[in-house]
Amino acid sequence: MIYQHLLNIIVAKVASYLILLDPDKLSDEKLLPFIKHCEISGVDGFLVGGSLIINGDFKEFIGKIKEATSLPVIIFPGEVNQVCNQADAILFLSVVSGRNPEHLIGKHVLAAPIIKRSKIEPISTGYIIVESGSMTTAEYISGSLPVPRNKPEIAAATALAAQYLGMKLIYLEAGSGASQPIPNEMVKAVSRYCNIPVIVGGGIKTPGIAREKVECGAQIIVTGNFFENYDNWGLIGSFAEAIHYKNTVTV
Ligand code: 1GP
Repeated sequence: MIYQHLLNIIVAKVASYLILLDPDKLSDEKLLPFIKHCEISGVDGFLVGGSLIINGDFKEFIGKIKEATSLPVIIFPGEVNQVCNQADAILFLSVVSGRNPEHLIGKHVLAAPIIKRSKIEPISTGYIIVESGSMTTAEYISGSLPVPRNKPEIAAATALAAQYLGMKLIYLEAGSGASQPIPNEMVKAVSRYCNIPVIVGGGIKTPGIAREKVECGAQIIVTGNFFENYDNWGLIGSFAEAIHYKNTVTV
């Protein structure tokens, strides 16, 4: 089970490192070398998806990734049509920071039977969108207000409510390409207040920032945008090292 696998990595290394692959941004020529690079650099798995996919063929993209790697491939869905039976798991995201019923439960009713048929593992995740400088695609598409970045207590209460509703992960999202990542105070408040793993993503552009988020209690770090630039590929290993705080045990 992928959820248990992630928990095992967290026990072994303090935090897990996932890279987000976006079908719109990774050409066929770059996809396989990038995946190999991630594997040798110590990445723990891939998220695939996004709030808005314009050109890529999502299912074909997942198929290519699965052929290329034995690392977990987890759908990070922006829409019901991103459910695909070739992936290993899907983050069953509810935008708990918003009050838009479609993104709290509506899409889920449509997706649940498809997920059941596809037999992939749903991982119930409370998705908390946080203000990060300017409006992000996630904010716009979900039609919801983000949590103000100077209100860690709102994020913490929201995360705890998600935990009490039975969710297994919290995703603190600044938005892909965000100009500012999730504030440290907020990561601390959320991870102290609830006891399910906290994913932090959006706008993380240096290994130092990734490490700070882990020191504040994040247990899964996601980066996407930064490695869309080929010149940055050499830094994947430094990110993995910064995130794998206690890299002593092989999972
Ligand atoms: C977006 O959290 C992810 O959903 C990753 O964000 O692309 O800014 O790294 P970046």
